Amino acid sequence: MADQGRIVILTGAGISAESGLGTFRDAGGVWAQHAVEDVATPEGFAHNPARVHAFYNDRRAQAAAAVPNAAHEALTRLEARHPGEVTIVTQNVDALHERAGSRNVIHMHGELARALCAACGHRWPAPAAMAPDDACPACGAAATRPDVVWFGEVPYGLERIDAALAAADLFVAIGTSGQVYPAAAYAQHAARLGAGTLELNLEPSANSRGFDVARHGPATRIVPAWVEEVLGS
Ligand code: BJW
Repeated sequence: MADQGRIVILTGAGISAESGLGTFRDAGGVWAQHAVEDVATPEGFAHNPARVHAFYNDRRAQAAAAVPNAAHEALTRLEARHPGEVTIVTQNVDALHERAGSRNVIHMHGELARALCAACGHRWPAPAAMAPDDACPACGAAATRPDVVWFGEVPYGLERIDAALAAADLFVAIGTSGQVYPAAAYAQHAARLGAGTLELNLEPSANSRGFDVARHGPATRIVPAWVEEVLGS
């Protein structure tokens, strides 16, 4: 494995699975219960905002009730003790990395805990339950939505992510199926820029063979084991 100085970690739904939050594409996952075009596209929201708010209100309540697991906690130890910079790029909209104590976290697909006004762009902490007729606290428009990134929208933090990937010595993907872009291209991109690549996932992802090293198993087992290796080396 390459020098492990600057580490960029991409996380997906699999890291929160053992905290009780469902993944998207596993059997029985979120997309087995809801049509993706109904709840995770701007068109679905325009067609039926009440349905989309109900979906995210439920997910917000589930995320608030969940607690960080041993994998989130291991990444917090890594950030605190590793001499090089550790950047977490998460596709997850839960706050389990922050609640475990991680500080350098980029939420590329937004956050359940935030609300966004589609009329003026104002952002604020989301209430437990959002509804289509909620007024924006800045401009008063009834155009509020969850501050999450749906298909066809541009993910957040792309410049910071590009800079972190360009400087990375090691890129690690944890608990993500590798099916959603641009995140799915980050391992290949980081490798082209000179980083070593490591996959930590329950099973081989769509991109597994593109990583230098892949380890498979539950995140609560394989992530703490890898962190202890890095901190011990
Ligand atoms: C465990 C485990 C355990 C389980 N331990 N592991 C054709 C080709 C290429 C691209 C496109 C295309 N057509 C359209 C696109 C673009 C599109 C896209 O990628 N579509 C694909 C479906 C093909 N992407 C977009 O539209 C994005 N925007 C974009 O591209 O803008 C253009 C642009 C980009 C860059 C610059 C300028 C312009 C936006 C994507 C938004 C995704 N949004 C969602 C919803 C967010 C809000 C919410 O949470 O509701 O994000 S969809 C959903 O998928 C969510 C996730 O973050 C994302 C990724 O899912 P993830 O995390 O990988 O979960 P799963 O379930 O797929 O996988 C879980 C994994 O964990 C599995 O591998 C399990 O094995 C594993 N696991 N238990 C360890 N215990």
